Amino acid sequence: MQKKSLFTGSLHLTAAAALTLCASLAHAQDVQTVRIAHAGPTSGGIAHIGKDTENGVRMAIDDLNAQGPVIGGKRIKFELAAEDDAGEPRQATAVAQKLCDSKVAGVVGHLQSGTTIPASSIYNKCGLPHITAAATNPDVTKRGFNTTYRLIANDNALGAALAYFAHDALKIKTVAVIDDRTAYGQGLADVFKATAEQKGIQVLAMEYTNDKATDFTAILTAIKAKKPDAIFYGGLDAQAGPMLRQMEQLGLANVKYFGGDAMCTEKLVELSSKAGTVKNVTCATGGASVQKMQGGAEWKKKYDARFPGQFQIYSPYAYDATFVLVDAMKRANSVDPQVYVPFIGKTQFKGITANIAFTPKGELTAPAVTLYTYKDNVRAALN
Ligand code: ABU
Repeated sequence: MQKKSLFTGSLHLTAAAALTLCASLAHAQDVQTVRIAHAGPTSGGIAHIGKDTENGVRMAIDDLNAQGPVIGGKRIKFELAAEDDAGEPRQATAVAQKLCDSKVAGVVGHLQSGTTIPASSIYNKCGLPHITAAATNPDVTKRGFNTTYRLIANDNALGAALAYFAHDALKIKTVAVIDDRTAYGQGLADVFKATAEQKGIQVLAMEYTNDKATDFTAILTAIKAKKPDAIFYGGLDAQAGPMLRQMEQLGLANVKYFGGDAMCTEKLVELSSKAGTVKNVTCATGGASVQKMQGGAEWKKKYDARFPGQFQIYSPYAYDATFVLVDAMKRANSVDPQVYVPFIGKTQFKGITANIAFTPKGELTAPAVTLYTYKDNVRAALN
């Protein structure tokens, strides 16, 4: 009895409030939540690179939501689905299957070539588009999946640019090549070696390690005996940092050091324990430096304010990748991957990183390459 009276009373007392409630419920139903995933290593030895990339997606989602997007007649609220693949191919395929099953609208990822290549087959099977902002092995796009896109230059461009610079600018005559046996490290080292040999650089040694190693003493001691002008390393900063420190300890302080984008991080200095050999580094990344991007300085200021001390390499590309997915959804007027996937290939998007358009295979039509060195322990662009 008491309950009934309370219920009836509540209805009488809140008629106006009920109308407001109905209106806001109707509004809530009009807002569709759409999830975009970031997939990459946010744990393990290169979590700092994975986090930087995830931050780029996070920032893009906030900026997109602030624009009040309407797609298919509905107000859209984008949400991040953050997935950690731990840099492991098996975990990456599990993450890809989970994202297919949970019906996210698109994926930014993965970060490594060794995770992106197997994950891309799963995305293709379920029709879910993904854009990598970091994986550079040419095989990522080789199969021509209409669900796979890359927003930076690939290892063919990076390896060749490094070999040309070594020969033409630094007058390197001899080199030792080390790689970590990953899809990325091995592929990049092969391109560098082939181009260097074409240019007349003599490759004195080929050595191998792995992407978990921390002790390179045996490899470096063997290389030291051959007295190369330079060492090329195909691998990530988590190994390049300690390797640079051990080069200094072993008396290889004047040997030049070359490598690709995954060692070209802000954190390399810290990972080398501020070894003097860091100044010998030339590394290549597959895009323009932030300073040269249209609106890049302003973008970086905003990023640094939100994620202090976390910038590494790929966050602007992850930011643009998120916008490219949403731009395709807008042109298709649908957030359904089955409907909007064909629109990604026709992208003409003015991003932070570049004016973005894709080849039929999903590569950028005009990728840039930037070479860096480290001056006074700060990464500095050479072009
Ligand atoms: N491109 C550097 C990130 C590592 C990779 O491609 O495997």
